[in-house]
Amino acid sequence: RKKPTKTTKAVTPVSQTSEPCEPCDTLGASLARHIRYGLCRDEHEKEELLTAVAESVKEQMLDNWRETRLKDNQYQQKQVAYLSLEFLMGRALGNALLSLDLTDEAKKVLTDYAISLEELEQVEQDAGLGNGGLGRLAACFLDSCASLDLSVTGYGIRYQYGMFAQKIVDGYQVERPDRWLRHGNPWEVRIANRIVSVPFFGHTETYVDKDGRRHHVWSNTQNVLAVPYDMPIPGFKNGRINTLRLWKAEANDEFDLAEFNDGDYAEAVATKNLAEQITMVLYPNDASVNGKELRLRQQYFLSSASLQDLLARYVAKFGEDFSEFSRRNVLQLNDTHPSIAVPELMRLLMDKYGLGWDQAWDITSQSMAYTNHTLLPEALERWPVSMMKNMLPRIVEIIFEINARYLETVAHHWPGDIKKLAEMSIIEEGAEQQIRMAYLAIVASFSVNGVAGLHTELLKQGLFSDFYQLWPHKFNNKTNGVTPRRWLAYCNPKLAALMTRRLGDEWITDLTRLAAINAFTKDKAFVNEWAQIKLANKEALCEFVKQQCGVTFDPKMMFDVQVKRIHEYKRQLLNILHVIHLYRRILNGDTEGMAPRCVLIGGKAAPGYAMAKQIIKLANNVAHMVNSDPLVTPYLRMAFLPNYNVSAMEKICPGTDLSEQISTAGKEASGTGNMKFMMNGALTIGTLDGANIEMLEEVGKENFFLFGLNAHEVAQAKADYQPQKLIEASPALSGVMNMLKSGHFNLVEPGIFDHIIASIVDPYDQWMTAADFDSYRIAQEQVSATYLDQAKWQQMSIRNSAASGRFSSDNTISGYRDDIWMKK
Ligand code: GPQ
Repeated sequence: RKKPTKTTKAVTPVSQTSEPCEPCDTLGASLARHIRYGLCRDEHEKEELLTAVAESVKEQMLDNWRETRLKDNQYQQKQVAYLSLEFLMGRALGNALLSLDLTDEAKKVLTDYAISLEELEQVEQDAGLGNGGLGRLAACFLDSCASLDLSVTGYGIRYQYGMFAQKIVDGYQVERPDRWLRHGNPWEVRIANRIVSVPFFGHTETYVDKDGRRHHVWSNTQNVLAVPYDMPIPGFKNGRINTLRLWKAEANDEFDLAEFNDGDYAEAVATKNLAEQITMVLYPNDASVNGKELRLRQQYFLSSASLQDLLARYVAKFGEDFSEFSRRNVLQLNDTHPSIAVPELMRLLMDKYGLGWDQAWDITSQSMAYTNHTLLPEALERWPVSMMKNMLPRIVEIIFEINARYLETVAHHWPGDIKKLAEMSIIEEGAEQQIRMAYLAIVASFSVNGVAGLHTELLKQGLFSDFYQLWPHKFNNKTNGVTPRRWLAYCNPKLAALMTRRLGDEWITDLTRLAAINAFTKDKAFVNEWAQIKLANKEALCEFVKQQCGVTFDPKMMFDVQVKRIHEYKRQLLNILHVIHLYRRILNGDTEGMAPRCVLIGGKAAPGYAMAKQIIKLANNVAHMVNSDPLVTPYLRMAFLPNYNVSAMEKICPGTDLSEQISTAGKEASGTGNMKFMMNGALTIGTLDGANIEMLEEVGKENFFLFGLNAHEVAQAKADYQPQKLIEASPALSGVMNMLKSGHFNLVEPGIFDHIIASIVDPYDQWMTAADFDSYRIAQEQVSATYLDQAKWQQMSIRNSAASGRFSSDNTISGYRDDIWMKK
C-alpha cells in the first residue's frame, strides 16, 4: 500500500512572530516598485502594466485580508462555505478599486504612465469560470457577502481554460480556447501550505477490530493533490476581504510509481497530465448535463478538497470534537454540482475522524443547504452507479447506506406504497442504475431553496412535491439578485453620479433607496439628465457594436437587447421572428407607428447543442439581410454580438432601452440579466416567468410590457397544442413563416433552417413559440408607441430603476443569512 500523501502541518505563522512591519506603500509607490522590480523588463506591453497595477492593488488589500482571515479563524461568526463548480467573476480591477475607494487615486497615479484607467481595464481578461446565470450569481453573492461583513468563503475550481471564446465565422459559432491565464493571474495567491490530497479509484475493504467495531478502508487509491489559489473578495469600503479559494489539480510525486520502477522516468512524469486534466477546462454546458466521467471527477475533487480544508480549519480551533461543527459551519451547495460533498463529509467524519454513522449524519444533515437552479429535466444530474463505483467506491457505499436509512422514513410516511419508494429512491433503477443527485442533496440538507417565487412554488408542487410533503420545513425561496456595485455603481458611472448627487451614496449598499428617484419623474432637469445619460451610454454601446460586429447602430433608435446563453427555452427564436415581422412590414411600406430600433442579440451556445447553434446562424443571416437594405435600416438594424461575457454586459446594460426576457413561462428559474437591465433604466418586455413576476410586482404593470401565456396556461395548452392552426390564424406569423420557408435568409445555403422551421410547427414544441407570437407582437407595438412618446418612456425608465431595489444581491444574501445560514 502506498503511504498516504503527506499534507501540511500547522506551523506558527512567521508573520505572528515577527515585528509589525512598516506601513505599506501608497498605490503609486507600490506600482513604481512592481514595474521596476516585479516585471524585470524595460519596455512594457499593456498586459504587463496591468499586471503591475493589479499586484499593487492586491498589495493594498493584504493587511485587511490577513486581518479578516485571523478574525474568521476565531469563528466569531458562523463560517459559510459556498461550494460551486462555477464563479463567473469577470474582470477584477475596476471592481476592486471601487470597493477599496481607490479609483480616483489609481486614475491620478496612471497619469505618469501614459494610459488611462479605462483603457487599462479593457486589457484585463475576464475570469470566465462559469457558463451563465448560475456562475455569475455566485460571483454577485461573493460581493454581497463581503459587503455585508459575512464570513463566506467561495470554493471552486481554478480551470486553466474558462468559458470558450466565441467567434462568428460566416454566421456560425466557432469555439476558441479561453487562455485566460496566459499572462498569469496577478490577483491569485498560491497557498502551498494548505494543499490536500484527493483519492480516486482503488477499492474498499471492511474489517472488524478487537472491540467489534467495523472499519472501512479505501485503499490503493490514486491521489491527486489539490492546491489552493486564493483570490481576494473585497467588501465595499468596509475593510473585509473574503476569499475565493480555487483548487488546482496537481500530480503527486508517487502518481505513477510503477513506471518509475520500470525505469521509464519520462513516461512516469508524463502521467502527471492525467491528474492535472481534472482542472483543465470548464464544461461549457448551461442548464444541461453531459455526463462525462471527467466532470464527476471535477465535482468530487472540489467537494473533497473543500471539505478537507474546512475540517482542518475546524480541528485547528476545536480539536477533533465535532459536536460544534454544524453550529460553526454551513455549506451552501450551488445546484447539485457539488452535492457529492454529502457522502464525502460522511466519509471524512467516519473514516478519517472515527465518528459513528449517526453522529456523522447529524453533522452532515445539519450543515448542508441546497439551492436548485432549474426545473428542466435535462439539467438534473444523475450519475451511473457503475461509473461512480469504479471511481469512488467508498462514496457509493455511503450513498447506498444513506438511501437505505432514508427509505425507512419514506416507508413510514407512505406505508405499503412500494411505488413511492421507487420514485423517491436516491438510486434510480433501470437498464442502468443511476444516482439522483438532487434527491441526495434534498435528503441531506436542512434547507432547499429555489431562486424566485414561481420557481420555488413549482419545485414544491411539481418536481420535488413528494419531498415537500415529507419535509415542508426544508423548503424556502430566495429570489436572486445582482450586485449594485458592479451592475450600477461601476458599469454606469454617469447614472451612479446622478443618483449620488440626488440621494447621497447610501444607495450603493442599500438599493431600496433608489425608490426616492420616483419623486423626480416630473423634475425636468432630472428627467433631462436621465435621458442624456442613456444617450451617452448608447453612443458608447454603438461604438462597441461597431467594433465587435461591424454593424452601425444609431443612438437615436431604440436599443432592443437580448443577451444570455442561447437556449430554446429562452426563445431567442421568438425575438428573431419578430425582427422578420418588422422587416416584412417595412418592405411592405407599413411603418405606421413603428419606432426605429436596433436589435442586439448575443450569447453562447453549448458546443454540442445543434439547435442553439442554428439559432445563432439564423440571427446572423437575418441581421445581414436587414442591414443590407437601405430602405430598411432607417427603421430596423440588427446585430449578433460575438463572445458575450461579463465585461460585455458592463457596456451593454447601461445603453439598453428595452430588455428582452421572453422565456416560455415556467422554464426560466429566475433570470438575473433582467435585473441588471432594470437597475440601469431599461424597460422590460417579458413573460410571467422567473423573477420577471417579482419585477412586475415592484414596478407595476403600467411600467412593464407583459405578454404571453403564464406557466399554468403553458401546462394546460400542452395537451392540445396545434401550432399550424395558430399560424394559419395569424396573418403576421404566416407571413414570417412563409418568408423563412421561402429561403429568403439562406439563399446560398438551402435547407439550413429546416429544423428550426419544423420546431415551430411541431405540436410537441415545448417552448410554444407560435402560441406566444401574436401576444409578443402586440406587446412590441406597445413598446414602439411608448418609445415614440419619449417623455413617457423616460418616466417609465426612471420608475424601473427606482423599483429595482429588491433585486440587489445584498437583499438576497440577507435572506440566506437570516433564514438559512444563521437559523437556530
Ligand atoms: N442556471 Cl441549472 C444556469 O445558469 N446554469 C445552470 O446550469 C442552471 C441554471 C440559471 C438559471 O437558468 C437562471 O434562471 C437563474 O437565474 C440562474 O441559474 C441563477 O439562479
